[in-house]
Formats: sequence, structure tokens, C-alpha cells
Amino acid sequence: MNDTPFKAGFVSIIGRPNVGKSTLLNRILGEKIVAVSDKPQTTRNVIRGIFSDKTSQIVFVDTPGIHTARTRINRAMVDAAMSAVTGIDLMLLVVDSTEKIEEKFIKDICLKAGAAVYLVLNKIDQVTPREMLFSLIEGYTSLYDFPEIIPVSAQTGSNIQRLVDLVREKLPEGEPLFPDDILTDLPEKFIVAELIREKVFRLTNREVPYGAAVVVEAFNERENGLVAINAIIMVERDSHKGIIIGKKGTMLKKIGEQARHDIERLLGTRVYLELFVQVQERWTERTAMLRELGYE
Ligand SMILES: Nc1nc2c(ncn2[C@@H]2O[C@H](COP(=O)(O)OP(=O)(O)OP(=O)(O)O)[C@@H](O)[C@H]2O)c(=O)[nH]1
Ligand SMILES: [Mg+2]
Repeated sequence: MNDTPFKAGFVSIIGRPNVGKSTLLNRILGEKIVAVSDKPQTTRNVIRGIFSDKTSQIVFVDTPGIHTARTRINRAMVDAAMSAVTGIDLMLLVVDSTEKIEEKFIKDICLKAGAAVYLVLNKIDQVTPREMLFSLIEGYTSLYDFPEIIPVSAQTGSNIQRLVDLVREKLPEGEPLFPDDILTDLPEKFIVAELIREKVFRLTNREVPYGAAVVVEAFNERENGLVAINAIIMVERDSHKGIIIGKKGTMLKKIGEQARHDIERLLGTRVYLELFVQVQERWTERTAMLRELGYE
């Protein structure tokens, strides 16, 4: 064991919206730190998740899905994703194996990549018949000389260990950059806001989730071990506020209950969570607000 060199490095997770990048990060870490939903453009920031074991420390960089962005906030999201294409040791280009191959997109990203690119074929649990996988792999092989093409299911965990092993092989020898017991370099407050935002994404529809942001205002550890958290859900319109609160407050209660469950799991303590809803018109187009929320 002692002659196994320690490996360390940065690995970005890049791809179209909704292909399962964030699900993959949570699965590798074994904890939920980033929001996942069935709606595209769930992830808004670049978020580093740190995987540590005896022989390696791998900093995985989750990114917003790359798409043709029209609004200001979406442009900021795509810029953030593109910033993680370089300055890394390896890129995981994630695709949905139930979708058809986007030749131009794949080639473009591979050309811009500042490091080797592994192709990750996600959602293989949805591919039937299995033989389809072979023709898919052939198709991707003819596009670019990927050192590895790895079929996985981030949802079921299938082949994820193999993926981590292959990532480790490609990383340089080096010392860990972070303590081995932290999951991310972001403050707890940020992850808490992300978990609350996930519930808004999952439980509301149409334009409501896209106009919502979450800010954690207070995070206090009480003597009895309980953590008291106050957070504001910011929305763009009065009508959205009504939807988030719901009939007799039922929606807000549901968001709060589900978020508290995830936060308690993450922190390993009991949590008292209080949520407020506030209207901030057109915040998704306002530079100062975007900057304040960490989106620019
Ligand atoms: N069946 C199946 N569904 C998956 C798998 N991985 C992710 N999903 C689902 O795909 C949807 C999108 O997952 P996300 O992890 O939020 O996707 P993303 O690529 O991070 O999306 P953005 O943040 O919007 O760019 C969710 O409904 C996931 O549950 C998988 O391996 N199999
Ligand atoms: Mg995501």
C-alpha cells in the first residue's frame, strides 16, 4: 500500500443541462450537496465537491449546463460553466445516453478543453435494448479520441466506482489541498441555500423556480445542539410569492419540511428552519443583485 502514490487534482463536470451532472457529483460524494431536479438549468454556480480517500483527493467541479443563453442570469451561468473547461487536470464530459449525439457541441467542447476529456455516458439504466450502448459508444468514438468512454448511471450508482478509479489514474501525483473530512470548500450557508432552492425547483413549475433564489440570513448553533436557520426565498413577482407560499401556507410548509430533512442529514444535527418569501422585481436581470447572489 505504501508505494501507491497519492493522487490529487481538479476534475470538471461539464455538459448540457439536465444530463445528470449534479446527480453524479452527489453520488460520488455519497452526500447531497448540490441541487438536482428534472428541470433544466437547476445548477447556477460552479460548485466544488471534494472526494477524499486513502490514495487520492479529487476535487470535482460541478457546473451549470451549457446552452444557448438569452437572459442575463443564464449567460452568467454558461460563462461560469465555460470557466471550468480549462485550469483542470481532467474533464468529465457528461451526456445523456437516451439523447442523440450532438456532434458539433461535443467537438467544440473537446477542442476548448484544457485537459484530457473522459466521456461519461449517463442514464444507462434507461437504455434498452442494451445493444444500443454499443452503437452509441461507436458513435462517440468516431467523433473524438476520448481516452475513456464510461457508461454509468448516476441515479443507481452503476459503474461509479469504476469511473472514480479511472479518474484517479489520470491525475497527477500530489498532496491533498483540503482536509480529508470536508465535502466542499463552500460555506455551510451556501449549501443550505442550495438545498432549499432544490425544493423550490422540485415543487414549483413553469417560470417560478427560474425566478427564485435563496439567501441564508442567519445560521446559529444553539447550546442544545440545534441549528437555527433563517432563509429568504427571493422571487420576481407577487404572483410567484403566492405560489411559493401556497394555499394557507401549505407549499412553503412543504418546501421547509423537505429542505429541513436534507439539511439535518447534511449537518448531522437537528435543525430549526424558518423561511420568508420576498419579492425583488427583475433580480435575474440586475447586475448588482446577480453579483450579490454570487452569479456573476
Ligand atoms: N434515469 C436516470 N435519471 C437520472 C440519472 N442521473 C440523473 N438523472 C435525472 O436527471 C435529471 C437531471 O439531473 P441533474 O443532476 O439535476 O442534471 P444536471 O446535469 O446537473 O442539470 P443542470 O444543473 O440543469 O445542468 C434529474 O431528474 C435526475 O434525477 C441516471 O443515471 N438515470
Ligand atoms: Mg446540475
